[in-house]
Amino acid sequence: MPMIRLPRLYAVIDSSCFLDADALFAAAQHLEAGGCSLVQYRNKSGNARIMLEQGQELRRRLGRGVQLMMNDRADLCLAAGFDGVHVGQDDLSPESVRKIVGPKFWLGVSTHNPAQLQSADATSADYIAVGPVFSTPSKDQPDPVVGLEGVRRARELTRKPLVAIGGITRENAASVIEAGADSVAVISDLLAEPRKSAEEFFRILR
Ligand code: TZP
Ligand code: MG
Repeated sequence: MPMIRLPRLYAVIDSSCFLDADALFAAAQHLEAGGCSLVQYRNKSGNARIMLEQGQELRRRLGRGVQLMMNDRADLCLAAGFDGVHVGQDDLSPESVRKIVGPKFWLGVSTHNPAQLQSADATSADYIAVGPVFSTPSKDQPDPVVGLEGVRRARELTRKPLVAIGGITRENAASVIEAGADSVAVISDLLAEPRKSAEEFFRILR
């Protein structure tokens, strides 16, 4: 399969950051208006029914120009009409997800150290995420921060597109790209004003 091309900003919409579903959908639409073409839906509640309903609504509201990624769940990716799946170290393995979704869907894998990165590099994953780069309020029990040095190291270990995640803001994003990431995945720094913030990320990372 040819390599995918990632936009500089990978917006992650975490359901726990919103008061209700309408606020979540509105944020997604503001992100699209701000130029986001890659959006991940993350919902750690464990309620598959709600994930499916919200995923389907995101798919309905966002144009086909937005690539929608489902966090953790290959089944919900397919059921909601998403474009790809993002899995971590405790989810189905990349190859199991690939068996479920087939060759055309995007598949991303989270890694937190060089050994995990090398394993992910040997799979059919379309991109590899590395992090947390900086400390983050957005993940329960995060792995140790890898810093910019972790991003540089990751860059040396794979030719796959590299996404950096964890504590990335408009202030530090340029340094993360400079360290070798192709894209930055962001939750918190998009929340207050999604459209304006996304536009600023794209301006900074041009
Ligand atoms: N994985 C590693 S850090 C993180 C995830 C899901 C959270 C990133 O959120 P923020 O708010 O951009 O630091
Ligand atoms: Mg996961």
